[in-house]
Amino acid sequence: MSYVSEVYQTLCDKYPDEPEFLMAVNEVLNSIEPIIKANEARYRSIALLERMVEPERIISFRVPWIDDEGKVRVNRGFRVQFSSAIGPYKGGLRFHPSVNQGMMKFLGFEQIFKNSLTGLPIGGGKGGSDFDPHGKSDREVMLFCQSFMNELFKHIGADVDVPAGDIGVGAREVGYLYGQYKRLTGTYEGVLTGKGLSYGGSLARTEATGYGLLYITERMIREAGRTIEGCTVVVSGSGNVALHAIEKALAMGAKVVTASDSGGYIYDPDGINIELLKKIKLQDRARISRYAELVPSAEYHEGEKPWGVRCDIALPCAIQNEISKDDAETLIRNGCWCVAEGANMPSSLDAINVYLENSILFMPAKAANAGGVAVSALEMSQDSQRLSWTFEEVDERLKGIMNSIYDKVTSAAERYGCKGNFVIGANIAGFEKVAEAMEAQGIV
Ligand code: NDP
Ligand code: 2IT
Repeated sequence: MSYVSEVYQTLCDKYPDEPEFLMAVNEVLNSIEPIIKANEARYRSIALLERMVEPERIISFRVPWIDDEGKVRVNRGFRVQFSSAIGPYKGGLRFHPSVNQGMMKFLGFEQIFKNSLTGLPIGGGKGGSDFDPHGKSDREVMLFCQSFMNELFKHIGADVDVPAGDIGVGAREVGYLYGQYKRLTGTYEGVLTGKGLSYGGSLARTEATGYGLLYITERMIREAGRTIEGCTVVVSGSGNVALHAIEKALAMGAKVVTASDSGGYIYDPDGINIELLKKIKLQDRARISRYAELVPSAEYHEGEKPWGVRCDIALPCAIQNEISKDDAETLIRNGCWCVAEGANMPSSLDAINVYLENSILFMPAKAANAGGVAVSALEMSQDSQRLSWTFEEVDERLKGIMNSIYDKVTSAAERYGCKGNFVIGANIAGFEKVAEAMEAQGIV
């Protein structure tokens, strides 16, 4: 059995109830097989892969809080400190009912290679809770965040582990988490990113994931001799990533015709009105169906995903496994020739194979959505320097980082004889730096 297969098999035996984690590892290990084969004896001798797939530490804790009716509620909290090979643990916090240990491990594992691709000194981590912020009052969210931080603060720090947002954790939650950290430790430090501008946040962090997604997508399309202007774009989600992806796609002259939430999707053939959608989602915290109630040209499709809508470009920006093999085939049948992932692991492995077999321009999540964590790292730099850069300066750096990710991904793919396969390119380019750092640091 090859080294890669051995490691993967052992992991399947050990963690059969962590399907998302196994899927993420499977994709990375398959991609890096050529580089592993070329260095097999050396990597085996230091158990490089066995160490890479086992988190350095998993913190799992009880989060008790009291709801508005005075009832005591209990959730589970996690922080997976996966890899500190190239920097302090860095990655978001997800508050969503589906959160469990396997989910956290999948996201933490992906984060290692994504963060490596940014070229910045950040290791991989992820955390969160099965708490669902939907329908909770601000007071309940605050009490939950404070209780969550009462445990988490022991394990994080500006040079140790720096959480940020993810699904269900936005500006409001980061604010409450930061306030409680400061109260508990008495320190004013850059321990979280995605902070508000009045207390150490970075300009352009809010926009960074969605904007970065479009910067790399535009580059990929341009290099293929096409242009994004005039393209029809299908987007899923209507959270932080989706809203800013839509905004930048529109600014680039594309027409975005869908957005979604967990209830269904809206289709607006005239093009999404982003200002209205932002108001519905960010100010009113309403369901996406509201858009179709307000806009005569729009339709609401309850309980459906947008992948059956005719498009040139698909940008999945909601959640993992939201594009199945069938969905991928449907997209292609309806004219889609480019997919770039704003969400983490939105396409199943079968769906990715469909893209590759059909020569779709495909940029995987690790590369495509790295703009968010990259600007988080820039926020850390600004906090350390006690300075803030202008929006334009951060945005220019973001563009530079997304371009350099594109260059790394395409050149790694070419070096290993897989020109145009950005899955292999992203995984190899991300892996190389982490592997080198791990080798240099000995068996730790
Ligand atoms: P938000 O919480 O802001 O938005 C999440 C969106 O996804 C909401 O519209 C939500 O709808 C929708 N959604 C959640 N669950 C489902 C589901 N089961 N089916 C369909 N839609 C669903 O999160 P973000 O925008 O921050 O994150 C979106 C994705 O991007 C995630 O995969 C995240 O890991 C990834 N990501 C985020 C980064 C960031 O900087 N924020 C950086 C890199 C990646 P509803 O409100 O109904 O639940
Ligand atoms: O998946 C991700 O990269 C994020 N949720 C952002 C993490 C971060 O630390 O900014």
